[in-house]
Amino acid sequence: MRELFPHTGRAKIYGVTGAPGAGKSTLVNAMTAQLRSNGLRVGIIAVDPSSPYTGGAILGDRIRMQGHYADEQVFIRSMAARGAMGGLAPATLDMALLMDAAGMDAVIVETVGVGQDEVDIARLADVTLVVLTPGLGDDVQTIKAGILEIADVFVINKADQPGAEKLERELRSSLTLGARPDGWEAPVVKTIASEGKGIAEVFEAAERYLARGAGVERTERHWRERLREMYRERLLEALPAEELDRAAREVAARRADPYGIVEAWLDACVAKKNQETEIRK
Ligand SMILES: Nc1nc2c(ncn2[C@@H]2O[C@H](COP(=O)(O)OP(=O)(O)OP(=O)(O)O)[C@@H](O)[C@H]2O)c(=O)[nH]1
Ligand SMILES: [Mg+2]
Repeated sequence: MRELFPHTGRAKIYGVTGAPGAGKSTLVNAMTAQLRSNGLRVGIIAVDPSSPYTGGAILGDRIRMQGHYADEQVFIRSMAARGAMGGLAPATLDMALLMDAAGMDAVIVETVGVGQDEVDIARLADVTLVVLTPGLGDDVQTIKAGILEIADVFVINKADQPGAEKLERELRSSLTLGARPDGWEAPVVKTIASEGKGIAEVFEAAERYLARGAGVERTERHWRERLREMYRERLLEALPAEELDRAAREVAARRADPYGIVEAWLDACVAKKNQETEIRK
């Protein structure tokens, strides 16, 4: 990853999130078709919300995206959300960086919006699309506040079904009530993903957000978080499990204080690094 990193930073990362069955994969498929018609290379990461053991949802996504399976300029990767080491975000981010380094112009990450995952994805994406549908109990009152905050663009998919206008009206009026801290009022776009309708408008809305240049601040915020995570991970990795057990026993028995132990661990880390540097010299 270290060697690849200098080759990243070119791809646009789109996050697509929403309730199960909202039509996310269908939308991603239609977006991919549009990007391909502009000659762009596309990476797709489908984060599977179901158990990694069944593979059911992975297969489902593969079938829906099969229109692009034979296309060499489209690379599709499914990832299991559960069981991912250190949470979903690090693994997904590394995969997105890998695709970026491999020369993908766009990377689209699909996640089901049911928890922490979509917030993580919103952090790594340059622009986050939240997919809603009419008639699935998706009225504005029931939409989680968190989802409203992460959406840079709202996509009302299945606009061919009754209730799309009503949902749009409700959504727009709730958006004007509570503006986001950054002042962005997310555009609302209607699509019929299964017929490829409204896709150009989705890209237009995404571009409008990207053109606003909020990206730098957001990217910095993202890396601040990520660096913190990476640093914590590395420090913990350097700590043998037996040492942690031993220290816990000592503290529990009041034979040592936890503050001194953490201090000693940090000192040991620094000493080890210095030693490594000496050896390399
Ligand atoms: N009527 C209608 N059906 C659609 C539309 N878009 C997608 N669908 C259908 O909705 C169903 C679910 O679509 P998917 O794309 O698999 O939805 P998803 O959000 O990716 O689903 P999960 O990944 O399982 O959460 C499929 O049967 C699609 O054919 C649309 O615009 N109109
Ligand atoms: Mg899907």
